[in-house]
Amino acid sequence: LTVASRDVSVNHWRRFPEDFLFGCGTAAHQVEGAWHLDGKGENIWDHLTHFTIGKIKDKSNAKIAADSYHNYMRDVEIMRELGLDAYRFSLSWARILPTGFNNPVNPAGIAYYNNLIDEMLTYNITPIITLYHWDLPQKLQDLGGFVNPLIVNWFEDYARIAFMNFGNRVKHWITFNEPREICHDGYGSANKAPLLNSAAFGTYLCAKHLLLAHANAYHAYKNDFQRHQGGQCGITISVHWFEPATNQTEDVFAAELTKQAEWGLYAEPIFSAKGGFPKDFSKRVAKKSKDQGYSKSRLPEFNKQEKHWVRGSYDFFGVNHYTAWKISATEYKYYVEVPSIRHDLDVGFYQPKDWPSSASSWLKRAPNSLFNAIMDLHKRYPNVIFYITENGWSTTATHVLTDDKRVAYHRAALENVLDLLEAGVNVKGYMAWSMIDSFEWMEGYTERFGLYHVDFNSPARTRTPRKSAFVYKHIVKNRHIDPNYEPKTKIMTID
Ligand code: GBH
Repeated sequence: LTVASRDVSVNHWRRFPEDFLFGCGTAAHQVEGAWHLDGKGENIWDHLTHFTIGKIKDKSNAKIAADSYHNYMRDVEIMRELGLDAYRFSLSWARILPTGFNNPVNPAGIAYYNNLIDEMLTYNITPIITLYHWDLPQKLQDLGGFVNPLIVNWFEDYARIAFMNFGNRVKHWITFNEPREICHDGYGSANKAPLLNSAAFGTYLCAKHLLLAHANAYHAYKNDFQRHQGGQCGITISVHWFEPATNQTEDVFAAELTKQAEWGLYAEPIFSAKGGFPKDFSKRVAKKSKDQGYSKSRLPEFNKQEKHWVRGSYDFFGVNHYTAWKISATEYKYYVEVPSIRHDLDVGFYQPKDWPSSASSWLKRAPNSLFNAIMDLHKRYPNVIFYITENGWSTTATHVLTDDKRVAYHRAALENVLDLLEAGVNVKGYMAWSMIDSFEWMEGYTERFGLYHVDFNSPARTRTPRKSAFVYKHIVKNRHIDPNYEPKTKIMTID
């Protein structure tokens, strides 16, 4: 690993390697708009925002969003302004396959992504594609979505269409963005579409099927595409840092259980040497299920073949990291539904008052959380390659371009990346979330994550760089973090 040891010849700056991929991310449903144009089918977020009243904070939807469907040339121009090495975006399943099934294929959907990819490649920007960032075709949800075991085949069919059409130019594939959010927020609660809210079973059924769907796509890529296309395929999991509230044994165990329930449920079957769901937490669910009178654990086990199929199904680990929580075995507990994953886990959690707060209730700047989270993963899963596929900070919708808290957040996180590199952890990229403001799911447009502000009131959806855009550009260009750098201009140029 050729990295960030202190290089005296360059002013003592700790440097990011030349081949480190600096980028930004977005997701299809959050930015594209054009929800019903050129043959796109309806997805579960279209459905939720158009038909369910009172769920989205500002009553908004993503019918137009940042209108990236029409503004993709401007988006690529922004990538060039920032000097990005890479751009992570997701494909809209229903834009490519309007019914979710692999027939019919929508040529306009394929054309849109071809245009975007080709425009990026003209300027040497590496595309990183997420196949699924939360926008399931509604037709598949009508059949149960991720709680129907057939999702495994539907997803593989879709993945094959993507590999076949774009794989000659795209070398970085992420199957799923954040299984925990898909399964827990979508199926185990009513935090996100499709609002299934099956607390007892939703998260667990979805988890098993999603992991098998991931493995099917991964093996399809391995067996039928990787040899001639030469890319890599992984998955992105959201990994908060969970720290014991005290160093007492019960709190230490509570934090470990939390890790297993929150991200271990998805990471352990893929990345651990043994495979299968995490041990302590599986036992916990089995015991509670039994006590509750169920004949089987509510967490369905993998059979031997399935376990083997999922284990090792990765070329890299994509980490979305934002914040941290303190975990207690006894304190800070609040009401939870019974049975539910929260009740299975049965821990309390909180964020200390002195952690700087963002516009999102859950997002605080916790000291060294990125370092701690990825170091923990590295110890559990040695030799794994990591990409930080999301990391970012929210401000409110007021049009303020001087986003000093976002600047502080990204600088602190990137210092942590340098620490990880120095410690020998194989981190190969960092994608700031997000390149531009976007539709923030249940929060609508009330929270803004963009390095660029988007004016959602202007028909053109005008994009304007915030201070953080200039600072990020400076880091990407110089491959080091200058804590004192102050942008001298508000005019962004392409260098
Ligand atoms: C990311 O998830 C998403 O991948 C991305 O699409 C999104 O834009 C970004 O977050 C910012 O919102 O409100 O208490 O119910 C990060 C993981 C999942 C953490 C949802 C916060 C909501 C907590 N997030 N979760 S709460």
